[in-house]
Amino acid sequence: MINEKDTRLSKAFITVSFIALFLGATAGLLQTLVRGGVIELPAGIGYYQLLTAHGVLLALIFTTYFIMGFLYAGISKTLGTLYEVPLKTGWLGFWMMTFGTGLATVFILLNKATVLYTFYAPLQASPWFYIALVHVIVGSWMCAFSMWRQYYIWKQITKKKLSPLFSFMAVMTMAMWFIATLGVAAAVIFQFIPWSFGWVEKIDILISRTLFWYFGHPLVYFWLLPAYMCWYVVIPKIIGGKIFSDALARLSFVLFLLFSIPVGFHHQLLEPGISHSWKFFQVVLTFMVIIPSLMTAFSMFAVFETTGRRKGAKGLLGWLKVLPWSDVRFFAPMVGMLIFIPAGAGGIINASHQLNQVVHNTLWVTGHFHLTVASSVTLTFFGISYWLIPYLSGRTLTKKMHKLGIIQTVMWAVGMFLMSGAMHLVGLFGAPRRTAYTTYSDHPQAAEWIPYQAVMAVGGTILFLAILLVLYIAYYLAFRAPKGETEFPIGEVEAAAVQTPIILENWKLWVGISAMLILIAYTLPFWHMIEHAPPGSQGYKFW
Ligand code: HAS
Ligand code: HEM
Ligand code: CU
Repeated sequence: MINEKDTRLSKAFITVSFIALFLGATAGLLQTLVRGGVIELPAGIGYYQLLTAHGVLLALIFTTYFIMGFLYAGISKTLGTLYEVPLKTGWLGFWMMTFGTGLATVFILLNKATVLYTFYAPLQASPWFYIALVHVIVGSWMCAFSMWRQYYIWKQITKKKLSPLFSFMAVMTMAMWFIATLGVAAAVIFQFIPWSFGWVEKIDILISRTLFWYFGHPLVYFWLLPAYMCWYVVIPKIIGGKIFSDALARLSFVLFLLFSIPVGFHHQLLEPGISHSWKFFQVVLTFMVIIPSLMTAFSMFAVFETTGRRKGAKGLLGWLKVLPWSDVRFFAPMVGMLIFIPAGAGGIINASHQLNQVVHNTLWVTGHFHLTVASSVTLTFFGISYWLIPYLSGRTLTKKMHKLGIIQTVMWAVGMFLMSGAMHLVGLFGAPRRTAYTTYSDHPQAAEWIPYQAVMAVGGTILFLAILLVLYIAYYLAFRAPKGETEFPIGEVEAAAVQTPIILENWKLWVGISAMLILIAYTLPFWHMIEHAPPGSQGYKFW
């Protein structure tokens, strides 16, 4: 049973996360309706203002808060109740992040920060928006320090060389996050804040974007890794099986630390000012970071098949039938996994240097990340919520909520099939992302896009209804469900699996190699950017 003090911290994070989900989804619904030509925005709200709120509240806030809540709960489950310093630092982190989130939301609502979630220069927001971002980042560092401290104390006390798999993965995720956020923190503190206050007149756009994507790609794995933690550690227990291999799971997380960061150029393939050879080098590293995902796919298939066969399944695919499809704790993440197959394939297309020219800045890319972060990751987070919320609130998941959860998942899959499917297709026809409704003066090609955007609006509406349903379930599980104990499922490792080599938990080694790869991939390109720097740009407010 989890300690009351720890539940409070996890609950606080998850509460903010679901509030952000509601606000961000409302913006999402309105966006699809605007793009579909169904409505016009009232009361002077701008399309880009809405899109900024959507990106910030969902991609940055909903995810990060949910992840913190989940990791804290899992850390105290596997390493014991939080000690005083980790707990206090965790709360400090929560309040810093929440202050920053509140401030950023206010400035977006005031229409003083309509710069989208990537806040590309030369768009210039109010300095308070950037100050808000610093609070979110530094607050998340406090959480990282707090989790590492808990892990360190556990190691000191137990004198064990290998930590429990869940906590190893949490420490790794936060290590990757910390190294990655150094880049965006540097851009915000040294470039955006002085520039937006007017202390300096100009900003170097290329450097700011490069620092952003140094962070922006590992950001997507920061969302993904906690979902993988559920797939590797939680799912085997739920389906009555065992973790296929502790060593393989750890190795895949090590590879994510090494290859997530030195790959940011795959978001800048069409950016002038970076030489092709460096772009090519980072594309090669991007293909390296696909490997740990393929290892994850392999491992999950192995778990499903061995568990199925142990239950007596026969034939090539008989094991599929004996999986617990009616258990929403399995069903929601499993649908997320299935969606990750086309989602990942889309990513590989994006990363292919030449194909990127076809899809870059089109709705195809928006389709890609609504499958990855907004489906594979989000559905896994919903699947986690169905046991994590009752676990934290000391209640139980009732049959009725189970059923609603299954309906919720199906609605999400259908809504996303329509919305993301239409986005992918119309993107290939050239429809740009980040654009409100327009017929481009009735240009024939643009007219072809309209029916697809109408399908997006239908999908978006179904998704919004699905969000209302998950919010109701979460509310019920937190405050209304019958009292009782709910399990935090943690799988055990297959007895026949190989012994995990201790080197996998050698932090100095992996952080050292990661730093080296980053230096190799970024030093010369940065040098060139500084050497050939243009005079810089003043700020623009186009809204
Ligand atoms: Fe991406 C753009 C390349 C993965 C998110 N991506 C984005 C953006 C976001 C995002 C948000 O190279 C837009 C940013 C913006 O606003 O501009 N992406 C990749 C590649 C991968 C990838 C190579 N992306 C993700 C993940 C995300 C995410 C994960 C969020 C969580 N992405 C790109 C590129 C761009 C990009 C370019 C820039 C595009 C542009 O031009 O702007 C890879 O990591 C994907 C590897 C995944 C796989 C799939 C493995 C499958 C598994 C499931 C197994 C299923 C099972 C179930 C076991 C190879 C693990 C089986 C059961 C049965 C019953 C069958
Ligand atoms: C962008 C709809 C859920 C993350 C968009 C756009 C639409 C949309 C139409 C593209 C607008 C454009 O490029 O002009 C929806 C709907 C949702 C939903 C209807 C469900 C109710 C989510 C979730 C996440 C997410 C759950 C992440 C966890 C994003 C991001 C962008 C985006 C990062 C890009 C913003 C930008 O380009 O600045 N969404 N979305 N969305 N969405 Fe969603
Ligand atoms: Cu990327």
